[in-house]
Amino acid sequence: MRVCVLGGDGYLGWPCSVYLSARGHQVLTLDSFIKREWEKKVGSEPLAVVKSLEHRIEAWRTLSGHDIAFRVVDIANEPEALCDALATFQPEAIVHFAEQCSAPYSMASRVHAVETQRNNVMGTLNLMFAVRETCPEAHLVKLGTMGEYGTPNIDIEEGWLEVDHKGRRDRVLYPKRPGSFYHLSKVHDSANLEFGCRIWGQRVTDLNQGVVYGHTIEELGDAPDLGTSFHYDATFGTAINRFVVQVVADVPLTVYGRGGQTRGYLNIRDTMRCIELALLFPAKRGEFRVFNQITENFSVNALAAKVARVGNAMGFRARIDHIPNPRVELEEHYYNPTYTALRDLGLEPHLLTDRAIEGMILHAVRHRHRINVDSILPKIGWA
Ligand code: USQ
Repeated sequence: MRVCVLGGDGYLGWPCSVYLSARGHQVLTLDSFIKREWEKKVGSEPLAVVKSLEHRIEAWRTLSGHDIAFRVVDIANEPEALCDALATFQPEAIVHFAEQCSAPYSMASRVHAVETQRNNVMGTLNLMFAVRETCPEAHLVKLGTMGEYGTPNIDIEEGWLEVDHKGRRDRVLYPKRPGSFYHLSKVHDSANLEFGCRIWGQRVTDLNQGVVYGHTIEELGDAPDLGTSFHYDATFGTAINRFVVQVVADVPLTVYGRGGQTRGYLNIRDTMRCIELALLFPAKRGEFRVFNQITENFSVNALAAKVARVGNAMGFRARIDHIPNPRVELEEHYYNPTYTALRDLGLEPHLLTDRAIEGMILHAVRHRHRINVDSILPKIGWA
């Protein structure tokens, strides 16, 4: 398959490009490198040095013999360049990771909120028009987020809700109650994409992904020339990844508030397989399909306890701190999402085992000299 990966320099976009090329797909990846600028702005540095995309593509070619084509394109600001890339490559599918991905970043100020929504919503809108113009049959696999739903007091369905209202029945997009301007940007994307399917017959899979953890996939191993970014700071780091680094840095694990916040999680290796399954079983023309891309749920308390227990068994002195919650979110709530669609297509999850946590802790140990303890406590608040 000819697959265009947008955001190929990122935490998930790079391994995805490699994973697909390893399976014989022809991959073109686009990136603007703006994420590296955003990281610099907030003083966030990945745990291990991330080589340039050119360097990694070359290293991957040498190791595997597989080629990944690459162009620098800013999809939010360069719609012509995007059209040109798609018109030339004629992808059968596009995997879209090219968005500002941090909730705290989007909440830092008006400028950050506008920048996030502008980048994400305009980028996706430009992409919809580019697909319409240059490759209307292409299947768009868009990375959404479980955070679009928020934490409603009813079960979360996969994108759609059957509603009985005053004796009539309809199927509506599941009501959204996201928790940050970042999560909101993905809600807006979903609404635009569903509209594109309805009016232009586009084919879209919206993958509402949970919090991803893990530092590598089989193809990348621990090769320093190939590694993807792994953040642990309070802006770009996410819960499990942060906790394993905190264990190694010998600082308390930062549970925000009461710690009952429950989210869906998945291993980075399962992200790859989910994308592959979405590509192999594409949405039909005019179909806006939503999959909830998670494999298990944990409260922050449960996660911190699990990571601390594994860390202690490895000889660390892990301890947990409940710090004031910088976010406005429910700290105790109902959470029951459905996530059967990807399992039905063949996903066999890698769950959060002690071994998986151990592997991440060892990764942090290898790079402990780079841990900047000052970047761990949150500085951006929601209120
Ligand atoms: N949390 C802590 N301590 C920490 C960090 C986070 O208690 O040190 C809590 C947060 O308050 C929140 C939960 O853990 O309740 C998850 O936070 P997170 O920072 O791990 O994840 P989040 O901000 O929700 O965003 C991340 C990714 C985003 C993706 C999303 C999936 O950055 O790109 O869309 O996970 S989801 O959470 O399902 O919306």
